[in-house]
Amino acid sequence: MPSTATKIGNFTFDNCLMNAAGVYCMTKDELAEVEASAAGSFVTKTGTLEPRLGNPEPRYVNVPLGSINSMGLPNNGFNYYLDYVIELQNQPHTKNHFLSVVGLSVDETHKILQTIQDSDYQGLVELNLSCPNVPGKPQIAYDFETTTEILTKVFSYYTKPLGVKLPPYFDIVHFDQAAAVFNQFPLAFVNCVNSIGNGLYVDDEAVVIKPKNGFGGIGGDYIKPTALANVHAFYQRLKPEIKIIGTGGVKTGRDAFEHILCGASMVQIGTALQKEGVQVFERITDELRAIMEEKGYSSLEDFRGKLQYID
Ligand code: RRO
Repeated sequence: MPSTATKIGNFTFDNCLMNAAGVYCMTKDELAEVEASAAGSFVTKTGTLEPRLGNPEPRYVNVPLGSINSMGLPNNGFNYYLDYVIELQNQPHTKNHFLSVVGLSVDETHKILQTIQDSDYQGLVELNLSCPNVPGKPQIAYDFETTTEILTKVFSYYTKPLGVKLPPYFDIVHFDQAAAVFNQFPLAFVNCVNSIGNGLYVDDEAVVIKPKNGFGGIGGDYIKPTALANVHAFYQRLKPEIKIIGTGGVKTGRDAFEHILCGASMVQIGTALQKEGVQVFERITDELRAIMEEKGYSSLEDFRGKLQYID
């Protein structure tokens, strides 16, 4: 049977599929369900310095081609998630995990990362540089100067494996500039992409979510071509030590196959997981394996990044 095992840095995973941050990862119960599923790992809801209630509801709506959300970073505080991944790390037969964090200010981000640096946690951290939904707070990674400043300071004290969650970029010059920034740092991975920020879904004559008069992050089918473009653009530009996590529009084995073909080492599922529940991991793994079998591929290395161009 073909293997969907993968690696990020020194961390191995039996399966390349996992949840995307924000979906099915707010509580320990949800995380435990992902842990017990066919997923190869989980990432926690992005944790801030203090717990947050987030934006008023309705704030997440499934629509025919995907989803729109303006959750506003509701979470139990990063310590809640840090305690849980440390607890799991100390158990036998546990999977490797990703702890997602960001501060509401640069100072808070450093406080959080200093705490993780000083903790017993030895696993992966995903720094979320791309939340589109906190009123008054821009998506950090659209500002290359601030991003460079943050990462320069982070890597002056942070020595554990760290990656960044990126917003989608839409211009070749921005791919070049962003990759030039990330190549300066010992990142373990970049995750492409967060939701496409600030879309607007209209039903009859009205918006469908309450915060920000209906503007929210778009996920699902709408974003797969943008996600694949970002995965492949960074695969072409980043130094090979920086692995790519592909996120966006994955609801079938074929979608996961395309992310890996474009260069992804791990593939995250958001909207489809929200719609289908943790069973989605087994279904998509089976579908991905069937495609690999038909093509004669026994491992992800047989086709990762090997997207074919037209001469
Ligand atoms: O909580 C959210 O509103 C949210 C976050 Br932090 C994020 O990174 N991406 C998203 O679509 N929603």
